[in-house]
Amino acid sequence: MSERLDSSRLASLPAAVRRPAFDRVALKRGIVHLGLGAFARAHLAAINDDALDAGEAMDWGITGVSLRHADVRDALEPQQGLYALTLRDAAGTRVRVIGSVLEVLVAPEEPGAVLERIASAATRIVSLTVTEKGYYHDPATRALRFDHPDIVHDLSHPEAPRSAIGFLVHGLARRRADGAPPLTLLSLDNLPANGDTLHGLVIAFAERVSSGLARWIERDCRFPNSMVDRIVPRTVAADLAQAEAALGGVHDAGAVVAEPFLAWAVEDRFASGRPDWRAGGAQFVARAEPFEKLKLRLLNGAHSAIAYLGVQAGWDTVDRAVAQPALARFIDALLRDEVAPTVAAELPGFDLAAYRAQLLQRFANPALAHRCAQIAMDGSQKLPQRWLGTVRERLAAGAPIEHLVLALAAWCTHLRGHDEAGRSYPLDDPLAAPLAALQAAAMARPTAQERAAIFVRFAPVFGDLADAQGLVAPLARALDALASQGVAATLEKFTQ
Ligand code: CS2
Repeated sequence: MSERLDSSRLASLPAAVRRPAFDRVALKRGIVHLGLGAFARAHLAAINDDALDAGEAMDWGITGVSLRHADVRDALEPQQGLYALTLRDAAGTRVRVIGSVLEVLVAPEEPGAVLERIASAATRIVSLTVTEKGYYHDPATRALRFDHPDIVHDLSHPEAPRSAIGFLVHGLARRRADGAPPLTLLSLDNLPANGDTLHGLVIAFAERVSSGLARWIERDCRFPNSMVDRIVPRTVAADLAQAEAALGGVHDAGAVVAEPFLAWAVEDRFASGRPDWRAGGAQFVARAEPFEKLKLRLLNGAHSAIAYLGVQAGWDTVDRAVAQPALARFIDALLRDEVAPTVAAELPGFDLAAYRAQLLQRFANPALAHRCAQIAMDGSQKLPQRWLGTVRERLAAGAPIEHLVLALAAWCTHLRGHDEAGRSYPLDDPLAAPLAALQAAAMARPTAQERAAIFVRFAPVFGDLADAQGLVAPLARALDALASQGVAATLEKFTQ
């Protein structure tokens, strides 16, 4: 049995491993982070470590909260919150131990402790990476789903909520009752105007609790928008083995792997201060929305297109998919001709061509093994902001959408639950049941035109696009092409 990473092992780790330069014993809690998955450990916590290393005050330690599972807590607790972050690309590997995380709570096991941390006067920021579906909103309209069983439960269980929104609002109610200082609620999820979206959902829920609470939140809390970017695949067994080797045989059950690239554009609107995260590469901006839109539409939009085409064709990782010349050309054309023109006006002087080239390089990173199936998850929650805003604007301008629509056809095809070789996979989406019914209803129709018309009438995803002129016909052609020729041949034709 190998030794386990913890504070007592830090000094004897191999010299190449960077470790916290700040005094962890002096570090106090100041941030509560909901959803301490691999992304937050490779992004927020790493940036926070850089700030602490650069001399930031010692009251910005992180309490991590897992809203569902105990695995992160079980991994990090015996390690006193320490874990290794490995940055990998073709040029090599860098390993560092992150020290910002002081504790991890598992919300279903101790909801009272989570509420207490949110309410605590020492907490000045509550940040979130709970993924798109963790916001319990209707993806097309962004309205809170008051019909969702967790939200129904949370309205009547202030002492033991389940959802992030429930924890936030009931925690804020305690904060208000205690007279604790104002709080910043900081969404780090891939949603458009993520801070404003969170604000809208928190207020909608708070209104049902008490209008006084809603007004207090409006007045005293801040919800900065932010654009976060770093590709962080799910950790697999091989990553843990590599981390153990890099740590000189010390086992780390909480290791995470990411690309070297990192970006964070965050609006400088904090209610009770914030660390100087610039030391870790953050950029404080007046408006994050143009950066979010750029990143959601180009990076995440391309990611989802690669994912659905890749899963169908059997290209299992992003780097293998973009190693297919026709797919690489297709993605390049999608971004250049259909997506980038919709964000250019809001980013005057920004070098979009360089950004696109860098994206393709990041996707080609051979050291990440980022699985297409992972990105293909939760499509119903992702498509509106990744593709459909672009589609809507292009249709209104009478501009071509052929590439976007092929990606959309790949998603519709994905819903059948098997790839081109007949290998089946579970449909991993909070709307899996209605989507499977949608797919069955569409496939029962004899023509591609009718199938396309059925898909676009799925309101939670398409919203008002159901009535858009000019979407059904190209979608029908793309569905037909994928069904009759498959992904590889369709892409070849597209990019001849
Ligand atoms: C990905 C993102 O899984 C997905 O849907 O598109 O997690 C992506 O890797 C990050 O947003 C990159 O910053």
